[in-house]
Amino acid sequence: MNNKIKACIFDLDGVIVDTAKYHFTAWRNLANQLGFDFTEKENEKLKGVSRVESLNLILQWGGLNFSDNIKRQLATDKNEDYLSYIKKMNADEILPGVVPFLDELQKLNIKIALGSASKNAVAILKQVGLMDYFESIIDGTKVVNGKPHPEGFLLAASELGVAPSDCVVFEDAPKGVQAALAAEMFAVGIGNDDDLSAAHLVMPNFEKKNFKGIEEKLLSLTLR
Ligand code: B16
Ligand code: MG
Repeated sequence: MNNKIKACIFDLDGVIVDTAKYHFTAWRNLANQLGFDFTEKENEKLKGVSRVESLNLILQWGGLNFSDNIKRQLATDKNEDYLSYIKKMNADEILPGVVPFLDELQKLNIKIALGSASKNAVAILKQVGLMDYFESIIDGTKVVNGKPHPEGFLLAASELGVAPSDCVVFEDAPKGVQAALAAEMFAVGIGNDDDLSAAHLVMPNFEKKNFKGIEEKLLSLTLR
């Protein structure tokens, strides 16, 4: 039986930083150039979804289809636009409570990994100065199967040398929560979306949260 959590795996966008607003702007710029628009509500469906899958969904909303070559170019254009926003980020954009939480984990010798769908994850962590906290970084360049497939989280646990059942995943996207559960890990939803109700625990953000309190709640669930 589980009596201790040994590792925390963090999603990036929506958990550590709010890069969703930059994805939205860059995808919207692209859609507008192609002659259509989409809403913030539709944008919610892109959270945790890979770049290629996001493009396919957006083109579907606009009723458009292109060859793979053109789609590759569109994805590259969007990414260049997105990176122009990322390059302006700094530590002020780290979401509330994240740094004290990471500091607590380090003090307690809890291992820390990233499990993100983004191919820009390393650039973003460097930009906001958080690289040194992460012992393992699993991003969109390292996995074949995107969330809700558990591949990324399982790879993170394996790189850390920790059993999946001793890991907790922090995720803002329903697909990410599904991936954590499929990996047989604890899942903590970040946000207030009803769609996160599959998670073992949901909290709005890390503000005033401490690891010990979360661990206690999660482990009490396993004793039910
Ligand atoms: P990129 P996460 C995800 O990040 C975003 O939520 C999603 O909107 C984005 O399409 C995906 O990364 C890929 O991002 O274009 O930078 O490779 O939430 O998994 O950290
Ligand atoms: Mg996310």
